[in-house]
Amino acid sequence: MLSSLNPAAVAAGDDIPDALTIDGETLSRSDLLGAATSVAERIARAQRVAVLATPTVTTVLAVVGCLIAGVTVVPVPPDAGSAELAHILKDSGAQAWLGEAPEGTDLPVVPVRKHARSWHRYDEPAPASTAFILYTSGTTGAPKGVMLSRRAIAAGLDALARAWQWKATDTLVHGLPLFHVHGLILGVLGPLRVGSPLIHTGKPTPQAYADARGTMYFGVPTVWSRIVDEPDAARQLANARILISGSAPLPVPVFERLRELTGHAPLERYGMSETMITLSTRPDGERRPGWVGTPVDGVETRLRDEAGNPVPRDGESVGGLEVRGPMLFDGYLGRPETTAANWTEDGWFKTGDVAVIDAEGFHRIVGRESVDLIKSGGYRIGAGEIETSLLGHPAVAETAVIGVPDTDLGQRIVAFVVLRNGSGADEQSGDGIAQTLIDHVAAELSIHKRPREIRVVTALPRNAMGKVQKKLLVL
Ligand code: MCA
Ligand code: AMP
Repeated sequence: MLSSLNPAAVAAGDDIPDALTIDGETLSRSDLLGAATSVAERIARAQRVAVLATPTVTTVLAVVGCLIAGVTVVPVPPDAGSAELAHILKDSGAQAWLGEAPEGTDLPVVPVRKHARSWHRYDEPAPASTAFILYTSGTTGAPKGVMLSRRAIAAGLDALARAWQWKATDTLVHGLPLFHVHGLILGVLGPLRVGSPLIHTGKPTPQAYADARGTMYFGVPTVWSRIVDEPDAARQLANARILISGSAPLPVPVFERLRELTGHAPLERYGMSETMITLSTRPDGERRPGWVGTPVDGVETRLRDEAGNPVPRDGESVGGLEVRGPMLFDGYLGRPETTAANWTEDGWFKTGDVAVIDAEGFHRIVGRESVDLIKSGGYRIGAGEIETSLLGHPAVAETAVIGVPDTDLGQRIVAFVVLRNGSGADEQSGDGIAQTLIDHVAAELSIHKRPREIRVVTALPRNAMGKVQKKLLVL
């Protein structure tokens, strides 16, 4: 599956470039293969392990070791708080931590030894086996485990390599987190499958991107927006081949400014944890601001209205976007009903995104069907998850969480809160209680899920049925 790490390719390739640089450490292909195979030997009898996905060589060795041995990886956000961590471990049934582990864990910890080497050869595991369980937010409840097979990942990466003309002569640069499809699967496994070196910058800062001198760059819109705010850094990307944006809508002014400063119209692509990348513009095709292009190889799309009727491809009519293709997931772990609810009877996956398609097959993502899925900094965050966490705080009687437009993050998480009488919270300053609640969510869930703003109100707007009217809060 990681073609460039095939032992024969590594043995033959004395002059091939390094595999990757991450956190300032560089690994040759032979170092990576030898160290990851030694990880594989240590965990070969496990079924499913958790990996604390810090952007480090240890994480890459853990993941590649599991792929060699055919062990399922559960990547865990390194800033996962107590409730999120407990949920992921219980729900996934991970048997051990591989590599780093959070303090106080009850699970066994299998270390990753960067300097150990093994040249044992493993057979390629079954294509239908689950390579990853990735946790992602839904509109309600705790995050769900998206099961991605080796076959889906291989199909998704090959379709992207063709769409982007991605070759071994490219160098990919990004600084994205390693617990999602974007940073981990496209951003680490992509280069290892194609054979192109990777430079992971740690944090995706404008200067780090400018200094890395790659041919392909990945970023979420927040990263690109911060880059265009630093024109000197942006101009240094002029020598790249392609700049690729995804995970959230790229604002048109950022698209235009990036083109002005770098000479490159960014390539936009669309996807989900459940589907990998299904739509993209092309290096040799039209790149239209605000549009995410056409299906990659093997993908079909369609639009349906609420009654399930076809919506015309006229560039204006809006419908629910449905997709199918070989890179789709195998369902949510342990949730057959939720899985079934997201598929149509005739086998299409309902993305939950609302889109238009024009006569040439170009797609524009208009928004989401639910106000309860927030995209902030490219992270997908369920309002329900944050509401549950806030309601667990003794000062909170009622709450409603929404995403409001934000020039840096796309959407900013805002929590409306009614304080509980007699909790003592009303005696604290507004700023004091706001910070307390923000820190509470950051510690329980994860730092990127913290509300950026708390608005204390005396009541939430409700309809006659008592349901909170979130649309009225956006005003
Ligand atoms: C502030 N901090 C706090 C608190 N307040 N820490 C704890 N508690 C608090 N109350 C500090 C942290 O210590 C940290 O500091 C800093 O705030 C983090 O700030 P934050 O604003 O959260 O981060 P940022 O730097 O603004 O992050 C922007 C970002 C990030 C880098 C763009 O959002 C990001 O990496 N996004 C990528 C998301 C992504 O990859 N999504 C892919 C999923 P310090 O920095 O000093 O440590 S989508 C996907 O996979 C599909 C398939 C697709 O389409 O791609
Ligand atoms: P996640 O599962 O975290 O990958 O989030 C997937 C969601 O991100 C999609 O359902 C879309 O709402 C959003 N998304 C991803 N890429 C784009 C894009 N290029 N434009 C608009 N929205 C996007």
